[in-house]
Amino acid sequence: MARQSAWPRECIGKLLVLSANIPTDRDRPLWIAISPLAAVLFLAACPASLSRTDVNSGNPDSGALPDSGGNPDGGGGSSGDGGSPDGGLLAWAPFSCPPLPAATGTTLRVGPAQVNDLAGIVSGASPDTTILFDDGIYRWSGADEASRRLNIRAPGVTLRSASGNAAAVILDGEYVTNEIINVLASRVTVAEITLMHAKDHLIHVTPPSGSSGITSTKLYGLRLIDSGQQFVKVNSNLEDGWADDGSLECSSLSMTDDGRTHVDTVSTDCYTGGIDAHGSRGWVVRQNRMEAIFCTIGLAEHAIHFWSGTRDTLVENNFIVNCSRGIGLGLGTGGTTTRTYPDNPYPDVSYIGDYDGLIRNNVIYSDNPYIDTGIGLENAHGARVYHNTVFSTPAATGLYSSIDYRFPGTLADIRNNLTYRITARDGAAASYLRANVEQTPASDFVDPAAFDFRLRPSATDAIDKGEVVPNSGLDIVGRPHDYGPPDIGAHEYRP
Ligand SMILES: [Ca+2]
Repeated sequence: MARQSAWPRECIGKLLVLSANIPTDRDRPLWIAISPLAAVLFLAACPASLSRTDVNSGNPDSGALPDSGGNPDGGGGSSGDGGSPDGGLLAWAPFSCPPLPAATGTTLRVGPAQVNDLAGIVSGASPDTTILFDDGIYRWSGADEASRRLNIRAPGVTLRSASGNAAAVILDGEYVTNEIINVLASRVTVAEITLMHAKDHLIHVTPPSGSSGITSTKLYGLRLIDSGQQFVKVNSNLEDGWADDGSLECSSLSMTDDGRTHVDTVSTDCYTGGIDAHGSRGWVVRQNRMEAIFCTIGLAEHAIHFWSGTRDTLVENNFIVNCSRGIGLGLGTGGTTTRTYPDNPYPDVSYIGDYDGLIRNNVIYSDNPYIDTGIGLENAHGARVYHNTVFSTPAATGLYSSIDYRFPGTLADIRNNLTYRITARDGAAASYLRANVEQTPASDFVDPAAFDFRLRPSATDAIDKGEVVPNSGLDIVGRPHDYGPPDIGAHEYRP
């Protein structure tokens, strides 16, 4: 399938016009050669509707994984204040995410002038109500959390921008709001808006007290910038009610230098991270861009972290740039709130931090000394790590591990990954490692500095050297690993 075949002709035409004055490199496709400015032009020219596929489902064990495609910029996020998460977007330009379908049912429209009424409006919304936010910056005047936090209490409620432009609707917690949005019901959607500057979490997903659990949270096309603790938190109600079958897709999560000064350094040295989920089951994290979630003192939590008994998590096609730890399944050797399951699938294993996670076709890039791990597996049982490109430069610490697995509860199938180094420690159980490359040369890639991790034709250590694995997903340009034998890493080379 030709990469550009799904792009409407008018989009291509507008793009060519808009980029007419931008130098290009004839050795590369237009989408790689044009400048970051052109990324903005691209978004202006090519509406998100040019996406060709549904990205809203996915089950690591389904055996019939959907086509994925998507732009981690999050549905229209041109450069905005406070974060500029869009640099390097071009590495993913062939992907785009479809906009949400038009709202149906009851809709409410709100604007910045109503910001101090929002807590009541959202908390009192009837089931299946869509609240459409007008463009603007929303800043609250009260100092008490009750007047600021948006508690979504009814199932099926959606919060989204009216315009569909995430960068144009900004909810700014100003580091006064502890949690800007709290998801307390099933089938809640939060989409196509910007959330920034929470004291704790930008979004917290948790079943309310007395609930047996909530499901189907959809976080989509968001711009999430700077949060004092983890940007997105998912956890239980401590009454065995959990938050399952959610998704975070097509969003950007980025930390700025200013945001770094607001990180909680009391709970730990660096108590922040991207999405941090405890005990959830069936979540999908796909086509997001995470950037610069690190501290200069202390180690941030992962950009994507599922632990405390999480299960059946799918993490794919994400692009992670300079985050202390990239993707983690499990952490440590125990915990008081670890979820267990009635079917107890691995009865012989004493502690499991994550069950049966699948991490595939992600690109993780590290070039600063505050970065520790690309992919970390700790008591991750049944983990599969396929077709990831974990790239680091000499600027990353010498202790950097591209893929690290540890502790006796870990049993992992790690294949077809391009790395710098794979490490095992702390009695990690025998795992299945094949067809991985360590010390991958930068020359394998078209242009790492520009985040272009497509393979060069000279990358003979990777091309056709992989193994056929089940559920290998789609590569970073949205195609299956089926051009001859699979290539190692997140890109399948085609001449
Ligand atoms: Ca191949």
